[in-house]
Amino acid sequence: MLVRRRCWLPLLAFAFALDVAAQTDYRPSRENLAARRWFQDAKFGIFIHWGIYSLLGDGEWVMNNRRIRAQDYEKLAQFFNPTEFDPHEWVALAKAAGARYITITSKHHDGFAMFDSQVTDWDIIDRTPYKRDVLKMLADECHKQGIKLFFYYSQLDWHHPDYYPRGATGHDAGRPSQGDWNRYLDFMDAQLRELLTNYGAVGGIWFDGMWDKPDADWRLARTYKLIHDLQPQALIGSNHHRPPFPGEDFQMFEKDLPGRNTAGFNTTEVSALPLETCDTINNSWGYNFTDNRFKSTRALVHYLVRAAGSNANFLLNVGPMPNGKIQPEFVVRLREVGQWLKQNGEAIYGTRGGPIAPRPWGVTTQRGDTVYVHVLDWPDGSLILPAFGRRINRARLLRDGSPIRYEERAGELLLRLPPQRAEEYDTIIVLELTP
Ligand code: JFZ
Repeated sequence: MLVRRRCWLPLLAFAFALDVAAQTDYRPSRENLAARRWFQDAKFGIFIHWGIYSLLGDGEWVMNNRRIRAQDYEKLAQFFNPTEFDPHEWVALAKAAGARYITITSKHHDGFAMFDSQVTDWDIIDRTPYKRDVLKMLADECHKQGIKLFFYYSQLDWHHPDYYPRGATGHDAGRPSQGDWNRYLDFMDAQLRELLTNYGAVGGIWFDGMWDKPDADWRLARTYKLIHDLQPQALIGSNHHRPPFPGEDFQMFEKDLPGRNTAGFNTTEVSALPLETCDTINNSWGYNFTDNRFKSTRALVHYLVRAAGSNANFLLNVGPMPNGKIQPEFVVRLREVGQWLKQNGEAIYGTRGGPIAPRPWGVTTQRGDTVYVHVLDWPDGSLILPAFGRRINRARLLRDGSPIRYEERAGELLLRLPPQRAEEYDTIIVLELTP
């Protein structure tokens, strides 16, 4: 008993502290609930990591990894001149990939604002020769082409002097050993107010960096309220690797499907909120010019399908080059994913995780009285599924509508599969259920 109390009391106190810090009295508005449904239907987004770090071609953590002092890092800004940046091309590419939204870094851990901020001059307008607000350009284009825009915002800041006391990272920036934490949070709220005021309707805010100072008071209640007051439909999510805090509208996972933790930092607790998982095409978020380990289109489609079967969205990352172009290896893969979605999107968009939990061979998705069985990896001619309590009216191949033979038995459903085609990523069987 004593042992138990020793274990649980601190945990409880911790949970309570987090609870108090978040937006406990939050009741999502009607617009927010509708946006959540839209989000779940959308299924696929493009993540964009772009900043002055892109110039060094060594990922977005380069300042910390190479122990670059803030005053040296600042010199980078004068070279950021992405003359080849064409927002129309980016948004058209995202659409060609079949994505329904874009999530872009407004400020990463280096603290540099990729937008016109009035509360700092550490931003793209004041420090770069380009002098244009790329977020504004992108937002206008997204609205024009009918795609939603989310902003990634790093709460962790390696540049701001008031990010103090320091957390786990950013110790080599050469900042004075003093600072006013609340002033930093005021600054952050002021920037968020800008992002939610000057860029039209925002899909949501994708927070990251709380993990740097897990025990700090992040004033989440205040920040989340600010966002929801300014734009009630904006969805808040945070990459804190914990179950969602009150005030958050979706739960995210980094480089893992919901409930899994192969990356080593994800929670396996899956909430009832809309879900999203993000991953990279190679192994870098920000542009990395030596990282050539690209995932195949097949692997990317499989991840998208497994995410959908886990009731989650897939946010697939690109790290554009410093000149504003997206590297050809990414473009090719995105277009191929898009071609696949054009033919098979019916089994992805607007679906939820299906009646049979994810399996090693594949997953199921469902929309109304239609279940899609996604066979990703099953070499044999028959596949036995556990019965899920519904009668089947008709089974057909999504590819060409040809009938699929099946047997409904006690406790199981047997599907006779067509021979697997090597070039096919996903053999999709459509089960039309008896209403
Ligand atoms: C975070 C960022 O640090 C990264 O740069 C990128 O933006 C990604 C989407 O999100 O990635 C993390 C954050 C924390 C850990 C690992 C990766 N962690 O605590 O191990």
